[in-house]
Order: sequence, then C-alpha cells, then structure tokens
Amino acid sequence: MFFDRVRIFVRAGDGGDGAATFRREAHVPRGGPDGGDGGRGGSIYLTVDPGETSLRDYRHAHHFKGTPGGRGAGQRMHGKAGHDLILKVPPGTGVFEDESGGLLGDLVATDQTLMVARGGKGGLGNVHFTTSTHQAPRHAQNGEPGEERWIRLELRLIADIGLVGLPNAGKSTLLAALTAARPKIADYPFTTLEPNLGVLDLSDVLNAADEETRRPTIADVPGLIEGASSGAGLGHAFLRHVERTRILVHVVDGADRDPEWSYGVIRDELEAHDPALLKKPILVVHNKMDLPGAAAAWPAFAEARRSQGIPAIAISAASGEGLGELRKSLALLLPDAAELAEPPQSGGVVVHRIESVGDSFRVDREDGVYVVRGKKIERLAAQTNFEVEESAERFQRELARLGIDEELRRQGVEPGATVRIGAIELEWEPDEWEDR
Ligand SMILES: Nc1nc2c(ncn2[C@@H]2O[C@H](COP(=O)(O)OP(=O)(O)OP(=O)(O)O)[C@@H](O)[C@H]2O)c(=O)[nH]1
Ligand SMILES: [Mg+2]
Repeated sequence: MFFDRVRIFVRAGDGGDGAATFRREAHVPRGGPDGGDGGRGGSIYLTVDPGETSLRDYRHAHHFKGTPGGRGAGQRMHGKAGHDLILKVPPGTGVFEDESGGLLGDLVATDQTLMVARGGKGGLGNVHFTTSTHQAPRHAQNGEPGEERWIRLELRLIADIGLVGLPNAGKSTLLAALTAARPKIADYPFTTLEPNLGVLDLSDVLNAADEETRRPTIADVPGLIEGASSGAGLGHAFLRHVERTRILVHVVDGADRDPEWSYGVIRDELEAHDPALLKKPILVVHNKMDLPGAAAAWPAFAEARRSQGIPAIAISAASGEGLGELRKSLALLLPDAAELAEPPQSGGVVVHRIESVGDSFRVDREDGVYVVRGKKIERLAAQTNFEVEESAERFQRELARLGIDEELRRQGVEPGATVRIGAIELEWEPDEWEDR
C-alpha cells in the first residue's frame, strides 16, 4: 500500500496557568501581587522534508500532542514555553481540515512550514489585575487550551516527468533504463503498486554549464486502465500524482495487439481526469521495438502521431534502442535549469486562516441543561479558576456583559438549573448573579 492519504489528530499544548501570589518581605506586612504568567503551549507544525516520499510515517501514528506551557510562579516568574512539535511531510502534501474539507496549506517547497494547531496562550498572573481600587487581586488566568483538530494529509507527488501507460507497457523498465531506480518489473499487469521515483542525469545531452543543476525527477506510477478516471483499477488514486508533473511520457506497448487502441484509452482517461493534463507537453514512446510485432506496428503508429502533430519516438527499454533520442527530447522539453530548481507548479500560497473570536453565542436546552456555545465564552470558561471567588465573579460579569444572562432568563432558567459552558458546569443562582 502506498500511503498518500492519512487523517491525523493534532492537539497543541495548553498554556500554563498564571499564578496568584503575593510578595513576602520581612518588613512588608502584606506585599503586592507578584504572580507570573504561564508559558505558552507548544504548537504543532508540518514541514517539508525532501527526504520523505510518502506519508508512511503516519501509517500507525495518528495522534500528536504538543507539550503544555509551565505554570507561572511567585516573584513574577513566568512559566516555560512548551516545546513545538514539528512533523515531517514529503513535498507535495496538501493539508486539509477534516471537518470542513477546507485547504489549510499546500506544502511543496523544501522547509516550507505550516502551523496546524496553535499552542494555548499562557494565563496572566495576578500582577496584571491590580487597579487603583483593587490592589490585591486573587485573580489569575488559567492557561488557554491548545488548539485541536483532525487534519487530512494528501500527497501529490512532485516529479518533473511522469510516466503513464497501460499496465505492462514497460514504464518501470523504462524508469530503470533511464535512472538508477530499481523498481519491480514483471511480465504481468499491475506489477507497480506504488509510485517509484528516479533522478535523471541528462548531463551528456546538455551543455556542460547546466550539468550541476539539471537533475530532473521521473515518476513511474501504477498502470492506468480503461475507466481509471472514474475509479477503475489502481490508477485512479495515482492520476493525482501526475497532475503536477511538467512533462508526461506516454508509454505504449508497441507489441500489443492494437497499439492504436491502447494509445487512445490512456488519452481518454487523462482527459476525463483533468483536461489540463493533455495540455502538458506529452512525449509518446512506442516501446518494445526489439520485438517483431512492435517493429511492424511502428510505421502506422508513427504516421498517426505525425498527422496529429504529437511527437513520438520508437524505443526499446529492454535493449536501449532509441533511449538517446528520448533523453535528448526530454532535455529540450524540460524548462531551463533555474526553473527546475523550483517545485513544478507549486500549488500556490499557504493559506493561513485567522480564527475569529467573536462575541456571538448560542444557548440550547439539552436534557434540562442549558448549554452555552460560543468561542469566546468557552475560552473564558476554560481560563477561569472557579475555586477563586474573585475569578468566578469576573466570569459572571462577562456572562452579563455578553448578554448571556439575559438570554438564559429569556429561556426561563430556574434557580438551581445547570448551565454548561465548554467543559464547565455551573449552577444558576440568580441572587448571587444579580447582586453585582
Ligand atoms: N521485449 C521487451 N520487453 C519489455 C520491454 N520493456 C518492458 N518489457 C517487459 O514488459 C513487461 C512489463 O514491464 P514493466 O516495466 O513491469 O511494465 P509496467 O508498465 O511498469 O507495468 P505495470 O507496473 O504493471 O503498470 C516485463 O516483462 C518487461 O520485461 C522492451 O523494450 N522489450
Ligand atoms: Mg511498473
């Protein structure tokens, strides 16, 4: 199995709690507040490592957690920041939010990095809550919870040249003949079950000056069959991998009963998957010329391509015939060296979504419990230490300020009723809630 699609769960570290402490000094009876802030939680990032070629690393590991930030302490000591977690992915990894399906980023270039879960902010220590009238606040914020979400990773291999063709056409044999790659080759269809990549050395057919930089990659993908574009065979999943190649080499088994039909099937499938594929430069190779059948079929095949204005070359991946000409044609079609160093058709910019923390909320009655939902209020609830009266009171003032009190009353909340906000459950006590 080739791992080109996975779903993983990422949870960034929670922020550390702020401290509510007071100075203790020999001659000061009651020192001022000196509680430091909590450290921020570790975030989770994905980064492109060109050494990775599949998402195999994520085959068994699906859950990733960032480390929490340290707690703040007295004497204004801040908590330590949590460690960030950096996960490696191969170039060509699309990152989607699982729930919405929205694209979070498209990672193509080496070292390109995307944050997928933001660490929680550290809670503020009580030093931040002094005012002219309130010199000894016992209130400190709890750390903010780290962001968590399921994300989907989808790999679209990035190669300069893609080999496409029916099973058994000789794609893997050609890859092995052109590069140092050693893919499995066998006389039966569907030998190749996952893409193989090779690096082409074209220095002999190029100017000496270009030698260093032009090292294009070739991808050999599993054979396509009729109906591949609508899901038949293995090919469908792999058509995605040829989307980003610069050049396609269409390999036809010249010794086939009907090379012309074989040729047409692949063209149709490419077009059905994405008409843009046929707009790429395509080189057709008529393979197995060492076999008498292929040699006999070549003149008619060549004539048909000539009349369509599509370049075709006769080769034998087995004997090496025609490979020099193929390499020269590839060198001519490949864009210049500078462009080769860039990832082909970089999927574009990384999309960073700024999460909005609006004041909006909703109150639903569920099994007798009033459930309050809203980003801001849930976050506040998570950051409040209800053991500290002062902090609990601050929270209740927020409920009033945001209009949540009013909405609860409108829905007929009774004394003693349970109000749930995120993971917190409160008891509705109107007197206490009102006398502020
Ligand atoms: N005589 C001859 N046989 C070839 C040539 N190229 C490939 N073959 C043979 O054709 C068979 C299929 O070759 P592969 O390279 O595995 O074909 P493929 O296109 O990669 O096939 P899938 O991986 O199944 O899609 C093997 O038995 C090869 O030895 C050639 O130029 N001449
Ligand atoms: Mg193969």
